[in-house]
Amino acid sequence: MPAIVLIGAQWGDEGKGKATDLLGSRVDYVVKFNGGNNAGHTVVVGDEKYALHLLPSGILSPGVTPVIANGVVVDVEVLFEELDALSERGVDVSRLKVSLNAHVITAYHRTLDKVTERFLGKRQIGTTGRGIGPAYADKINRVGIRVQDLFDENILRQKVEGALDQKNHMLVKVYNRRAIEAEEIVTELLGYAERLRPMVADTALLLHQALNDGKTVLFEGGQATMLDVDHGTYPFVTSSNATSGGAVTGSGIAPNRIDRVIAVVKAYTTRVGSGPFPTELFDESGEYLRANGFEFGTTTGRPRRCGWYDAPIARYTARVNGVTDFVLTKLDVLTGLAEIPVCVAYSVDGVRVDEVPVSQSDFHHAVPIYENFPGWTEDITGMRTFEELPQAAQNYVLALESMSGSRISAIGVGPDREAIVVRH
Ligand code: 2SA
Ligand code: GDP
Ligand code: MG
Repeated sequence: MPAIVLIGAQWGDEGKGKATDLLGSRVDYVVKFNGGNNAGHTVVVGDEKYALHLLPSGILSPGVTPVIANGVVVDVEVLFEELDALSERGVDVSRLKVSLNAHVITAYHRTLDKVTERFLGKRQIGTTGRGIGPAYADKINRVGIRVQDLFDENILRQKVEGALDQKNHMLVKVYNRRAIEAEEIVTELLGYAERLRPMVADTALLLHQALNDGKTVLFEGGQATMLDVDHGTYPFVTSSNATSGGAVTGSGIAPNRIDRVIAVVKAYTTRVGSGPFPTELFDESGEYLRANGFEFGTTTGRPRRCGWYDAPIARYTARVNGVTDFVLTKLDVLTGLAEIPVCVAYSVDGVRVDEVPVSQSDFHHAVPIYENFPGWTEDITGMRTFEELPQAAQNYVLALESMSGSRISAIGVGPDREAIVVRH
């Protein structure tokens, strides 16, 4: 299985970091293809806990070459900080490759992210404030700064001046802020060039050659399907393609090279930021999931909204991404519940709907239709085979599998690296 794509099935934080880390020892390259330092992956290795934002989680596996591909937006200062922090803890980061075509997040993107959110007021997206949306907007608007521009002072200056033209007008006239000096930005970005030089590459060519040489490449998605700019709950989404198609455009690898698509799905659902969430809980069950699952943002520390498993979303994810395998995580968090409701379909204005509605108004109104499953009380964190799991837990997993559109190949039973039950 030379090219594997791993993505989030819901609204993020499904435990992709841990799933990638597990596969990491069997792969040669781990590629981040979308998003930037808005991601937050927590990986627990022995007594050590790593929180990664920009770097792919695969960086923790010795021998793996991590790649930041063209589809990523890179805050270079954050990149250096993360590399330094990992080096200090003894992680070898020397193999990292960064695409010359990746876009750069600058100070003005961070500023714009914050001021536009404030301006939106009640309609705000609840972004991570890292400048992700404005950096992608510049890319699409063809006024972005790419990593390769940092190596050509004249071009960099022209591009920064061009990018700031309209923005300064907006900042001063609309947002009542001071204008940003192009020269300050140019100086900052040029200051990164020398350290960045040994890391940069034509990563599309590098990955093409790696696949031709029979190497295994893992494409690690940031955020998740329901946060995808095309297929998620627009406008309450991130600004990149977090679905498996993003692995293709975001890395320069052709679609017919992908062999396997693994979606990581939580045994319940969480979301951070605004937007529709049919199974969201506002009672003590939600509190139970948040406390037991430690549902707080890795990047911003925000409490995550919690709700029951949503099978139509899993089916949607299976369809949109071509999922070959699900990794079901955090089954242990449900231990102790007498009954576990699962959303099997929605009622929209009194009509039963089995698929995620394409109309945003319908999705906002969708009321879950639940089926209840018996819970279990046994501690499952030490269990390593499917047969060891309590019968009720097995039944829950089998029920999700039959509703979700693809097989469940592995089950997370605790935060530790080895707390996993592999079935296929
Ligand atoms: P942005 O900053 O423009 O990408 O925000 C747009 C929406 O995307 C959501 N988003 C996320 N949702 C879940 N997890 C994310 N990463 C961090 C984590 C989040 C954190 O892993 O914990 O620490 O708060 C992530 N990144 C973006 C975001 O909430 C907006 O709804
Ligand atoms: P990502 O954004 O998808 O990489 O996920 P995050 O790292 O933001 O959030 C997932 C959290 O769940 C992390 O703190 C993981 O350590 C933790 N985790 C992953 N798998 C399991 C599991 O099976 N059980 C429990 N209890 N925690 C898990
Ligand atoms: Mg996360």
